[in-house]
Amino acid sequence: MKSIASAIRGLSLVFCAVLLIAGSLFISAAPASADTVKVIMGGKKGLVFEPAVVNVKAGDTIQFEVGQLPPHNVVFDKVPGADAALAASLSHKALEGAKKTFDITIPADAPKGEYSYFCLPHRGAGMVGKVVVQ
Ligand SMILES: [Cu+2]
Repeated sequence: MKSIASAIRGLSLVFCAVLLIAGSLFISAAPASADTVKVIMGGKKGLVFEPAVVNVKAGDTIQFEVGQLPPHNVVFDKVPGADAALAASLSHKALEGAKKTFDITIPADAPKGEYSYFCLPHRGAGMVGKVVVQ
């Protein structure tokens, strides 16, 4: 009887170990959580996006905040594959005034590469930015 009890104990230990290993595999296979990065439109340096280049991954969100010298907006012009529909869907063409914020989320299925954009009223002044999806 004693050997049966110890065998059951041994089996339950093995069972727990298998559960633990399977559980840890599931955790490591889960996708990385989405992040939010912030870009100031019209920062301390004037008519620029700060930072001008942000590195993100698909699914991440970029929060744009109006700083100095409004109004500002974000119009994507060059995206991977010259996908005009994707560029249009990412753009925030409405002009935003002081202290306003808006979010642009890179779709989870967006291709990797460089997405360049500009602020329509201040493009000529050099207010351009880039999102690099890694
Ligand atoms: Cu602007």
